[in-house]
Amino acid sequence: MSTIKDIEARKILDSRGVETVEVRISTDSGIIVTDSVPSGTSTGSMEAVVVAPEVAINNVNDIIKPKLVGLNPAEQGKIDQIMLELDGTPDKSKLGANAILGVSLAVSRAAAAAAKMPLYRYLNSLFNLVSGLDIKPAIPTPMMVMIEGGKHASEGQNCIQEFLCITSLENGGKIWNRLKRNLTRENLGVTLGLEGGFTPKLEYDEDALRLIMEAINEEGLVINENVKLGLDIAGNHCQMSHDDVLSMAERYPIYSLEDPFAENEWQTWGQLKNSLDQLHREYLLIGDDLFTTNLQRFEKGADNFDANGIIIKVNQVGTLTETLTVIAKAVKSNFTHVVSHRSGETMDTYISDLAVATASKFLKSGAPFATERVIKYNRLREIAQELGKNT
Ligand code: 2PG
Ligand code: MG
Repeated sequence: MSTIKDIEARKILDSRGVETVEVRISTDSGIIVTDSVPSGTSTGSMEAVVVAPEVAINNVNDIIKPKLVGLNPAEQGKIDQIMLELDGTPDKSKLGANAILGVSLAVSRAAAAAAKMPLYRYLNSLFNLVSGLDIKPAIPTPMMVMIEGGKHASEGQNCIQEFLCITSLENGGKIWNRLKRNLTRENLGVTLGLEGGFTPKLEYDEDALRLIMEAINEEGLVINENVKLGLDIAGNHCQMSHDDVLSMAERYPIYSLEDPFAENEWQTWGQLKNSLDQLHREYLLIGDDLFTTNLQRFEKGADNFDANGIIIKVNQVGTLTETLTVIAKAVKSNFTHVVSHRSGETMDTYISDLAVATASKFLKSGAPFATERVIKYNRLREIAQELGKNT
């Protein structure tokens, strides 16, 4: 049995040039692992609270570490519970979700290393244990952003935050590069948003859909055959009515719709779901800020069938155990769960292993371009090779 010997938190820069927390755990058997904490730009109000990095670091080093040294990292549930009790608030505002999450993730990585298992395999057995399910690891399809707007771009650009292509990495790379050539040719600019997607100045948001469809077509790909289209409207920041969203869904072959409305517009969500049912085609209506990976919020939506998909972001909730509990509830409620990055990312590839471990259908990790995004997609390829499958 391995035990935790040391826990040390420090500051690192994230992909936006903003400081975040990295946690390093070592065990008595000589294992050393690190994990870091992502953070969002367009956030939901029910997300667990982030404290200043200096405060989080002191909380890890002075409050959390003394209680965890000597424990077996395989006791994830117990360790997460100790941190929840040390914090004692419903939103993790005392210690900070950024302090707790860094430790929670690194503990599981240390346990995987101690068990001599790849992280995704270890997380898969933990998930089956927590959920009582028997899920096999599976490779998700990348959900890649091509054009960005809203809070991920400069003022005055598209209102919709993300225009996405759901396809293989190879196709995603081709579409992104084709789009770059087309935007250059049309003098629309190739500046990038926070997640590596383009942020052209367009007259209407729908122009972004047209540009992407053109690029798909020019690459000889076919929508709904080898590429699906998705939107993250980020409705907390981009206001659209039920009729506006529905009319877009009627006129374009959009498969996935994330946060079409703000987080408290439950009724409009339900209304849209009924309208989409009438279209008699496959669709995914995904709650991100609506649910914030929070069990109570999700139970409310799942019971009312306000959506059929949920975004999973580890830092929205702050511990691995709570994350796995929400995913388990999603699987049992027949919701599609989509493991997702944040706009402020690091080089940590934890979410790729988490997505495989819980058989997430999709992994949303930004454009097939910026290194902190691509590294997560490439980790999928590495795992796929181990499992003998393609991405
Ligand atoms: C989202 C995310 C990731 P942010 O809204 O889905 O794309 O953005 O991390 O800024 O919340
Ligand atoms: Mg979102």
